[in-house]
Amino acid sequence: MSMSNANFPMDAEGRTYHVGVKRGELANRIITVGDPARAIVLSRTLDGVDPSAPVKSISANLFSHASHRGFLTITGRYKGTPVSIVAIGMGVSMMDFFVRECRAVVDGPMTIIRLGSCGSLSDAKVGDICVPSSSYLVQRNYDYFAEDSSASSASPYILSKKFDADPEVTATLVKNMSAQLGDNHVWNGINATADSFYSSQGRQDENFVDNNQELFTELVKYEPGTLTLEMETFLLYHLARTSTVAPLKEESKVKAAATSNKHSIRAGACMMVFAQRKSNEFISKEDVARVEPLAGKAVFDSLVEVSLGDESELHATEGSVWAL
Ligand code: R1P
Repeated sequence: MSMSNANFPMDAEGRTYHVGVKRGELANRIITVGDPARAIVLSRTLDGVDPSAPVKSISANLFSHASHRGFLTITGRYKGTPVSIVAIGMGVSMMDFFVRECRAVVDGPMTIIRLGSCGSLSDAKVGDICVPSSSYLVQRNYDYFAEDSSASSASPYILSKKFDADPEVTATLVKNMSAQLGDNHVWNGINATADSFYSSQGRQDENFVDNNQELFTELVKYEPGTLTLEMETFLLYHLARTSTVAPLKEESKVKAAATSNKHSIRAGACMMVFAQRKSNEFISKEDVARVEPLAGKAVFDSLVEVSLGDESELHATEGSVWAL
């Protein structure tokens, strides 16, 4: 694989270095998940998929691309509208690769919604859905653990400021999730994204010094509305907030738009509660199989419902994988 441009590597076909997508393979509306198996389950909701087809395979009428770095992209249409599903793996680094590389190959504004799993620090039960209006980041303070412990008076974990989801995307997700799962199974509040699954989420591991026994108490004191812990949403909201104007097709428009303060990405997220951290319960396989497709449908409905403005500014159908 030969790449050009060390600043933003792409191959001769125009495929990005890690996600491996090129122009015309990604729609302006994207659902992102961690697990590739979840992406395949969700793809069964797209137009033209035969419900009797094998559950674990991607329908032949959909575009799909698996990258050498483990990203899986599936593109088709939902109720006639082009949509993509991208499985990214785990953690904020993977979210960064995904958002930046996808943004680079799509014309016009985008809506990106994460459908993930999470741990609940609140009364949300396993199988419930949490839709965070905002998220902050929990980072292990590496200096705190250094031999030269001059930083030992500092906290072992650093908590960032909150970044917000798009309010309309959030409200639409809450409404559509409630329609699928019932009001009493849908929660709206604050999410904490951790930079690890173990220490920064307060899991106890006697093989390492983590100083995280008080972490849950600190999180709830810092933000009393903290409902959930997971590993990606903060970066999605952060990148949406720092995204610049929608890349436009004409150079002159790009220059004019560069002076405005609009963001090109509208972001939202929803997570299925897999782990109840207060009661120490974990979701069953049967509950995942029940909730995942319903939550997926609510996300697709939301992607299609939230306006991206003038549809003629979106990525052209001609030459795309969703051209009919
Ligand atoms: C950890 O098991 C993973 O599950 C959660 C966390 O954020 C982390 O990525 O989300 P996903 O189910 O979307 O991967």
